Amino acid sequence: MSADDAVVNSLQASLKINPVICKILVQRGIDSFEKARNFFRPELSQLHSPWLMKDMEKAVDRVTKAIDQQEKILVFGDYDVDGTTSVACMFQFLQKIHSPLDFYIPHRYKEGYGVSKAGIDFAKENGFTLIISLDCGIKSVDLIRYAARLGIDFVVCDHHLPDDELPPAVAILNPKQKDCPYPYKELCGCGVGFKLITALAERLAMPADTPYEYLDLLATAIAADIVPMTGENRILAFHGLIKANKQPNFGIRALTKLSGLEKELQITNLVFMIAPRVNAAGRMDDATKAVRMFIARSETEAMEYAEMLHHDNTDRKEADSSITSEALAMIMENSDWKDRKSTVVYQPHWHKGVVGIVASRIIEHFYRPTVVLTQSGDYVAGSARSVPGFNLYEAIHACREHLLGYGGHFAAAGMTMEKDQVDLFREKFEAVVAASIPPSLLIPEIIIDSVISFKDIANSFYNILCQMEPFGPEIPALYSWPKR
Ligand SMILES: [Mn+2]
Repeated sequence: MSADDAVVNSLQASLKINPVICKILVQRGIDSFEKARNFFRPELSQLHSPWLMKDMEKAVDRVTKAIDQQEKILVFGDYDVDGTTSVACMFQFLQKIHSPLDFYIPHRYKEGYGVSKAGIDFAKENGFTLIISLDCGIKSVDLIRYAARLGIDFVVCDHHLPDDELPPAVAILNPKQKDCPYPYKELCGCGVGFKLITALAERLAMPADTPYEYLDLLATAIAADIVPMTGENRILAFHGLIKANKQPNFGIRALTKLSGLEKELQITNLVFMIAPRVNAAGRMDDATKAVRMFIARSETEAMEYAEMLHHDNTDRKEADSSITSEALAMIMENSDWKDRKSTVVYQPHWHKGVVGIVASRIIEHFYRPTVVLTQSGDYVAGSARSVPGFNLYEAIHACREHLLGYGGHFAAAGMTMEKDQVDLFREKFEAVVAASIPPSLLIPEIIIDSVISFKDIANSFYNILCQMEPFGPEIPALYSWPKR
């Protein structure tokens, strides 16, 4: 990584700290005294007003109308960390002021990702007239139209990139909409929900610190959803970590106890403790219990659910490590497979919930684009993972003659095919990857920020590096450093 020497020198002149640290800061875009102050001392007072977000007024009007008229509100979110934490925050907040209230998490395998027809039908059968969708909804044009026909309104809180056609919701909160003036675009789903909570608390004249009760869950969502650790995300994650250590949500406290983490939580511990367990619930069983854990009203109640999550995670780990060893053995046994540019492995009995994780594990051993397949009903389904820099989606697309369906993006994808296509797909995928991947991408890369000498790391060097927490995308480094 490079950094302009003049900028580094001037930053060093104003901060009067170690030049190597100044260089690391400048590499991350922190190139002035002002930016450095905001970076090291993020203040909640610097958060943007929620009212800057397009449709916030409409969203708050609709939710407060539902509260006034005692309408039944359904809080709907996804089965991942961002989804379950958003639902937990919104549900707990509304519970303070409104009781005809429930939440809904779609089942990963029965309903899939995002707003589901089953969820809308559940709302209809149970007399809900307003659904607040969190971390999903922006692409659910047909389903939200279907709900409207049934007399169910939607307020969408999402952060995924909108398509040209928007769903017919009463209000759409999503800073990534082209005409949304909200200044920070990188919020996660839980962050968008937090903005709605902030605006509602303001409208309802609740104490100004009410939304801060949810900062620890929000910090978890920010880190787990891999959004940039910049701007508002950094402020929210910074203060969320303080809350997670001082006065955590009962669910977080229960998981901390079960995981035996006694030291101060850093953002990475928080995520590595919570994310696999919440995701395991969705993969192995049902993520509803993750929400139940986060909204528990006592530590004892939270512990019941934490133990279930812990158990799912133990199952997940066992599945994950046994399937990984089987897959690695298969590669080693096929002398022709070892030296390929790609990996495609298939076993009908592998657990569908972990094939993506297994693909990532295999890449740790055979560093190249990898597909792991298992049987799903009458078909074969699987997940693919790439190595940085290689467009996996394009490669899968090029093999579409062998596929029934596929989807995904640059780094990860999923696909289904007929059983008799597995071998053909393996050969085609290898041919496509071998023809298009530059050899340099097949070698893992380590980014070196700066070469330092022993005298550089004297005094407060390490302490200042630690103060750069929380780390994350765009504020990389130190993931592998020993924790205090
Ligand atoms: Mn999300």
